[in-house]
Formats: sequence, structure tokens, C-alpha cells
Amino acid sequence: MSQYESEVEESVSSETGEEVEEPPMYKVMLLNDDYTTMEFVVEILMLVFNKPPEEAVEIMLNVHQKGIGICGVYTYEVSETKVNTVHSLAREHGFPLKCTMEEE
Ligand code: TYC
Repeated sequence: MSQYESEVEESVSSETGEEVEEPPMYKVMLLNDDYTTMEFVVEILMLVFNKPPEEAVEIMLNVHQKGIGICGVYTYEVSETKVNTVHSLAREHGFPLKCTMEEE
């Protein structure tokens, strides 16, 4: 079988959904605390979670009022990296901000 034919066969089997499984997805959540500034949380949401400014403020206020809130849903590796990035940046700036992940 030529290289071309083998590529076509692979793409057909992917399209039928028989050989491709969706990866599990994980919610990344921010937790409220009394010490992290609102400005820092908004910065985190824009920088780490790619939220536009208005949405970042909305999510931050939701976490501030309810105690916890979802920042995004990603694969395991991406979620883990975002949690670690949030904790590193928070520590660097002396804030106790906590972030967790949970399978959807
Ligand atoms: N509660 C904080 C304050 O009043 C703000 C805050 C919001 C902190 C969201 C953490 O995940 C958080 N300064």
C-alpha cells in the first residue's frame, strides 16, 4: 500500500469515530480568599485563561461572591499546567490564591 493510501485509510477510520476517543476534560476552578487582590485575580484570568477583560471581572466577582468558580475546561495536561502557573504567579506575588482541577 502506498503512503497516500495508508493516510486516507487512517483518516476514514477516524471519521467513523471507531478508533478515536475524546480525552477526559477537567474544569479548572479558582477559590476565593480574603487576601488576594481583585486586580491580581483579573490579571490571572486574562493572562492564564485568555479571558477578555469584562469576562475576567465577571468570573472574579462570581468567585468572590460564591467562594468558587470555573475558569475553563481543558485536557488533563493543560489544566495541570494552568493550576501550576496560577500557584507560581500567586506565590511570586505573595498571594495565597488557590486553584484546583476536577474531572467534568
Ligand atoms: N476576595 C478577594 C478580595 O476581596 C478577591 C478574590 C476574588 C480573591 C477571587 C480570590 O479567587 C479569588 N480581595
